[in-house]
Amino acid sequence: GQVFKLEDYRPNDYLIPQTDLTFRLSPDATRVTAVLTIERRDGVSVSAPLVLDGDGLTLKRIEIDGKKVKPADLLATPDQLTILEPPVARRFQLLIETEVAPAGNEALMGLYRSSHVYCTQCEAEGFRRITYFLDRPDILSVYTVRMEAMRDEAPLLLSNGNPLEKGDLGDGWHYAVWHDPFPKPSYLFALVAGNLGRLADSFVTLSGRTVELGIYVEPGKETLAGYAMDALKRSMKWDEEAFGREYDLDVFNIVAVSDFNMGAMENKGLNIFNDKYVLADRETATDADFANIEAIIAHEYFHNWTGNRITCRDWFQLCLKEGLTVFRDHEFSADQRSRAVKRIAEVRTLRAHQFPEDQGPLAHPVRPRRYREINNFYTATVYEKGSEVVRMIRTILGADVFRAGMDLYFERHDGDAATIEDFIKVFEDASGRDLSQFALWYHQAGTPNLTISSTHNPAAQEFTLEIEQSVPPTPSESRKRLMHIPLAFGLIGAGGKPVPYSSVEGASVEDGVIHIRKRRHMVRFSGVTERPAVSLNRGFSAPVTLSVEQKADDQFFLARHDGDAFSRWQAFNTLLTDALISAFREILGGKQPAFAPRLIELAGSIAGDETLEPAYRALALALPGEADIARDIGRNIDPDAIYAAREALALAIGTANRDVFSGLYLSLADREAFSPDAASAGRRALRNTLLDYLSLQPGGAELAAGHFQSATNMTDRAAALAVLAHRHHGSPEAVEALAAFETTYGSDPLIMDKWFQIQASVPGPQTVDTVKALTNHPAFSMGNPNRVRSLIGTFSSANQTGFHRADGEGYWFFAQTVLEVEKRNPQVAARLATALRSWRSLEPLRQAKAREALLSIAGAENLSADLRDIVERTLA
Ligand code: DPP
Ligand code: ZN
Repeated sequence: GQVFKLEDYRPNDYLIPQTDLTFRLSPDATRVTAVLTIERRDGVSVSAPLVLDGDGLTLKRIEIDGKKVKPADLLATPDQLTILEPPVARRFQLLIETEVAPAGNEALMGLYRSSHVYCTQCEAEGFRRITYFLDRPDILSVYTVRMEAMRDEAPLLLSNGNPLEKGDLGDGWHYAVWHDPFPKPSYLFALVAGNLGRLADSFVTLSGRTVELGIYVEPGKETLAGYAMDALKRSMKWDEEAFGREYDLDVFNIVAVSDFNMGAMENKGLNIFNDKYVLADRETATDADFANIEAIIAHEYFHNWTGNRITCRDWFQLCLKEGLTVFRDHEFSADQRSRAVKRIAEVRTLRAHQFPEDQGPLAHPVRPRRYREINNFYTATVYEKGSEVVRMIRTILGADVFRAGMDLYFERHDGDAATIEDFIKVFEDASGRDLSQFALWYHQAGTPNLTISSTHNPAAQEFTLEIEQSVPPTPSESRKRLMHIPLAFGLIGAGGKPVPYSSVEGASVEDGVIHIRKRRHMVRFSGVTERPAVSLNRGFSAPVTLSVEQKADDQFFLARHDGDAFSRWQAFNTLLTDALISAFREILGGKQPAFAPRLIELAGSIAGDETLEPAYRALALALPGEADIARDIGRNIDPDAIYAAREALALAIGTANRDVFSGLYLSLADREAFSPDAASAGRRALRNTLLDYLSLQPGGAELAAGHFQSATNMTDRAAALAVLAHRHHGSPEAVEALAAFETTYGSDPLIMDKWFQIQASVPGPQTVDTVKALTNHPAFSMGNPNRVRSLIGTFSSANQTGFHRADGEGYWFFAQTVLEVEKRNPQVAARLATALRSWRSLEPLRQAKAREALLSIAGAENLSADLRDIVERTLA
């Protein structure tokens, strides 16, 4: 396939200032008439052909300035339309008629149908599946959209911008026209037509304008959109307060659909959402679902400025909108909830998803330099690491200068298709600093490592940190340049108090941050009388790994006393990880693992520490996941030994702290009416974490069964079901609870996703057979991305012992399933296939079997560009 390169960018010869679209909607033959105002750019030769993108299109009619174009004057293929000799006039009108079949569109890109609702998904390159166009983000056009449909089938007709007119066409047909005054790229176009229920509300902006808000869902489910609506209004207010950004149209609509490749899409004025991120109440959604809805509603809304008003010049700049918008939604959630808890959760996610990507064959810079299939770059690196890079800019400049830089960005680039260089420049201009070394965070792949050791010289009253940076090689980047790494730190003495120092030399240190720029720094603090414990990378100030020579005593001290909540959590998590890795080695050596009593005691004292928020305690007590442990071990992975080590530690912690955990468990029972707020969710999280430990104790199955039966919300019900299915697999309690859940919720696909997920993640070699059987369950469908991700995605990415079954059966089933999904939906299949990206870190036998499975995918006929790209890079 073709390779697209950043350095090849050049503006197109033509612009499309105006786009008028008419859709005559029908499931199998929708007529699309596009009337494009085309403008030749200054200085472009009149003989330059106009080359439009298409993807599987059928051309029905083509006219220029009202006259039919002769076949000899054009080249039309399903994937491209070339006007060989465009008119001499600088501006002309091109009419193109195409016909598309939304009902048969299973790739869910372009115009398709989901539960009889017409909808669109155009990012990144779906618009070219609707009509021929310059389908690239630097072509900004003002859209007017007319939709015609059977009133019965589609009483509701929505598009971007503001509604202009609507009316009757006779014969059961009607129409509506929408106009979006803001020029936008084609990937932000959207249309929705169908029969949907509406939850209505309104918002008054900072300057006093009233915006009509609508959330459209399956009729009858309107009340389930209440939380999303509340989150939307809070997002609108927050963006005014935190970034001075006001909404700009008269209406803002959100539509929930049940077949969607992504989480949601920020189309101008008409966001389209995966219904999983809209619909929620206590009975159907977990606290994690509520938090995701809040975050994603905010994310898509925030795109209105970071993405839509200022868009990307080309797809290499994807992080310009995504990394920045993730940073904005993280800050929003931190302000709405607990900042410390949010930060820990973010870092856990980054390490679970981005670190393995950055450390494996699919590693790429936050701003990639080349791609074969852009759909494969909606990654944790672009999104999550991209957000961390923006966070580091704020750390380096300080909150006020950062805000001044953002203000300048909006002022200077409103209406532009911008680049990362533009973004960095506003911060250089706002601060007067040179950020060229810092910019390597965008250009260079790989997770930097810092090796750090410390010495204290009491006689000289000097404390010294020796810091060395390295960036491991990544595909096609063997040599790395030195980075600018802002490392937040604290020197901590008796009682957890900061240890003062009189001066520092060896690196620039500002506001508790060491600015590492060279390979080695010897940072010397003078006037330090007692030996401090060092708290490093406070608040996770940089997305790096640390190799620290640190005494266990210091780690224990920090886990009790670090004044930075993140680092305190980190210290305990590091102790747990170290213990798990030792246990893993003991198990491989045929020994029973043993754990330090003071670690086990610390777990008990954290659980009962009333000065800590329950949500924080729950995160501390959640042991590092099996995949986290595998990542930290790095090579020769035997998932069964990791599982055994983790179970042994859970049992040891639960056994020694049984009384404390039981007492706490009872005291946390819900007494007040359900509320999805963060504090209530935190109490449920702690109680459910304790249940998990207690379920390994005598009577654990009964306890979990009681928890399941008495649950008054989905958080507790799903947590208890998972404990039963995972800890007591095959027990009468587990079998009964799974059956009861299925009976109650069998007809609600979103809730059944939880049932699939829980079963797909049951540890052990038998699960591959369970998953195979569940693919035939009436609630399952290979055509629906949410179902596929719940069952197949969970099995392959969240079940270490099941998926990596020693005989390779998990991989074989997986390879076949990926190919089956691919026939309908290449994007979902390619995303699934990334589950094998860390195959080289497995022990040799599993490694060989994983490779065979990857080769079997690579060897399949007619592989899509999406899947071929992932599999070939994974094997390279
Ligand atoms: N809709 C996806 C997101 O918001 C892609 N832009 O991240
Ligand atoms: Zn986004």
